[in-house]
Amino acid sequence: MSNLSFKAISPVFGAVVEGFDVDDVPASDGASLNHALDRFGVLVFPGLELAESQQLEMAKVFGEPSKRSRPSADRAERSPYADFMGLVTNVRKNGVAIGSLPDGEMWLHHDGCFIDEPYRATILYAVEVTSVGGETRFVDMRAVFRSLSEDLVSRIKYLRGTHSFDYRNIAARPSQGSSSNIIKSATHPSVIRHPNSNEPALYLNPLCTVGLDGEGSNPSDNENLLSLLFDAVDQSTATFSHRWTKGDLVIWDNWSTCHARNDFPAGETRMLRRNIIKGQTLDAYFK
Ligand SMILES: O=C(O)CCC(=O)C(=O)O
Ligand SMILES: [Fe+2]
Repeated sequence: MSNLSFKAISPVFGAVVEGFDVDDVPASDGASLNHALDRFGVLVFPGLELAESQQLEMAKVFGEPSKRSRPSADRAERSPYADFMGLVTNVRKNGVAIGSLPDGEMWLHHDGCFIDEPYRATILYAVEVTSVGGETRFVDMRAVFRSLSEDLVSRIKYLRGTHSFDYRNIAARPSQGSSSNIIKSATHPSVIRHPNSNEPALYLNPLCTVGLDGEGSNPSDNENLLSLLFDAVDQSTATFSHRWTKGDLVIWDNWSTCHARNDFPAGETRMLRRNIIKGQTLDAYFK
């Protein structure tokens, strides 16, 4: 018998999961957890004491843990789980960051939008948190889509977004034409059909979306269109910020939500263990 219950975080999305037994993950009700992830977009499991192996086991409830996209030569983690599990941390050894995304504010984005099969979900587990700041902010992109005017929808419904990511620059869009192999790029429909729920969701974000293309689109209009859409995402009321407490595990759906990070004090340690769930090609909602 599953004792799971889901307590809504905001009127639109997000839920705290209660009754999850971390010491008996195989017995957990995977169907209801997956259904909850589809419905709520973000699930928070507070107060867990998790070994790396248990975090990986939890990830498997939601799909196939994916290898990280960052090349192994370009990362510092050395744990036996390092192919699948990374650190988001500002800790440095001899001046070199021991993990990824070390410092400060990060703009709204979808994890994996810059690869052909964007991750289904991302998991972060809080090992060490700052006394202030460093909240992860989520936006429900299904709600953002619903908030767009008919006119705006008609202008973007058949377009595709191009997304790039430069790991070294997390509070600005990547500059085009850089030859760095750290920049990856992919295109996806501007409005996707969620693979599980069939719901439409806007799939464009202020950090990674560098272009819009499609038949009948006018390149000189597209920057204006993008800036209108980024405003809709940035200013959406379908949002909440997760204030981290050590032991929190948060999993989010990268197809229906995007996320950002608030700035935090550079002099305090912040460390989260991160893994990702393999994704798939995203279909257009409008054909
Ligand atoms: O550090 C955070 O709160 C979020 C970082 C992030 O965007 C990620 O791990 O995908
Ligand atoms: Fe992210």
